[in-house]
Amino acid sequence: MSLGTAFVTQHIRTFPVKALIKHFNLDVALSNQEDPAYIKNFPLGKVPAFLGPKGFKLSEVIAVSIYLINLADPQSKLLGKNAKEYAEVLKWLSLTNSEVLPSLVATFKPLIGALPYNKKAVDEAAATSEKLIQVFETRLANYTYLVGERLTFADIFSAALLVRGFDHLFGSEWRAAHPNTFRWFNTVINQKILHDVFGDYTYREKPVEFVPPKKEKKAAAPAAKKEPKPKAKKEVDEEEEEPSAPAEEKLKHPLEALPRISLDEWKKVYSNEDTRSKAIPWFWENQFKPEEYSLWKVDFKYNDELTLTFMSNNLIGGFFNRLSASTKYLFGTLVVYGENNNNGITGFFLVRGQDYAPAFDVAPDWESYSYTKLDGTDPETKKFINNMLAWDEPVEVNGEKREIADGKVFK
Ligand SMILES: N[C@@H](CCC(=O)N[C@@H](CS)C(=O)NCC(=O)O)C(=O)O
Repeated sequence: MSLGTAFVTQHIRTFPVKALIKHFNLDVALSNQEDPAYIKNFPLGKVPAFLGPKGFKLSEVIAVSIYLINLADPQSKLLGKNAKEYAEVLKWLSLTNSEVLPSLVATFKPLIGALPYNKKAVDEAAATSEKLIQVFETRLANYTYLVGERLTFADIFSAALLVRGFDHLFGSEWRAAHPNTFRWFNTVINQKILHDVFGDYTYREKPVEFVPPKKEKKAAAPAAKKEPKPKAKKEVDEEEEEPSAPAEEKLKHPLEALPRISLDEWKKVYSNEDTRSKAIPWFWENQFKPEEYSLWKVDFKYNDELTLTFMSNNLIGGFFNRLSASTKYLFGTLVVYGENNNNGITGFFLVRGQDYAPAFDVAPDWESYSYTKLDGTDPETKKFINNMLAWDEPVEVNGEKREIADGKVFK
């Protein structure tokens, strides 16, 4: 008989549960937050959650995990070998779940634009994370694992949740400064139980950086409080002006070397003409020349961290602001598909040249997106791009049709 149903998503707290079910080969069905049984039984709308026979329901990841381990093997050493070790396992689970993960989230979400940015709050959260990580660093200086001398669920759970830190914040410098935590994480994330759910883990080089959206130039800067300048050399307020790069540096961009079909005319056509009847045919006839331009599907890597659709759209807006140095080399659209608390970001870009990196790496958050080269002669690809220009059909994501909720055009 089935042991029950676990409700899981791409949220990080559901990974330990997915890992346990697979590891112990438990007869537990997997379902999601759209399941009517989930909606009926879990009013907080949080994952993971578990529904067993006879109406037994459980939420809170620690409770669900311990229940599953006990179902699989009441003697499991994953929970420690005695009462003291069991208590220590619980201590690490609680510390990671209620202290470490929230402070990591409070650090990186504002940086990637998934929460409003406030420098003081981010700095404080980063300091709290560091203090907490030092608890790991100290323990792991003399021990291989968090509890006892063997792998326990404390390691599996904590490493799984720390993935979010490594995804966004823990670049090579951080790893060099936290050798014990890094060594331990790398050991644990490569254990079969976690490898089965995370695959090969790729470390990032640099932490994600916050870049403020570009300030809009003020039409008329209020001059009231300023001393009148002896000689009014310039009309614009000097503080508002961007320092201009030396001429030599301006010519350096590798993409400048390519022969150039400008994007300007296309951008006008797209803004002014009817999309399906005029702009799309124009794009394929006059703009997309495979010798000069390449097409890329662009997807946000952390859709599970998105909440409200308008915030996802703001995230796109921030990314586009930070890409503005590449306006000459790029045109594209990104859309938000789905609904609040269940949405994702996808779209396409036309990129000058055959490589995406030189055009995108001006935005510090460019690595939060994945880039897949598209074949402009493939009818399915054309259909996708045409819809990313017209936004009049649902997008297909993993075989499922998802409505477009919002979107932005980079031009
Ligand atoms: N205290 C709960 C927190 C669970 C939680 O906050 N889960 C997040 C994902 S990690 C969630 O479900 N958020 C609601 C949603 O986005 O649908 C636990 O430890 O299980």
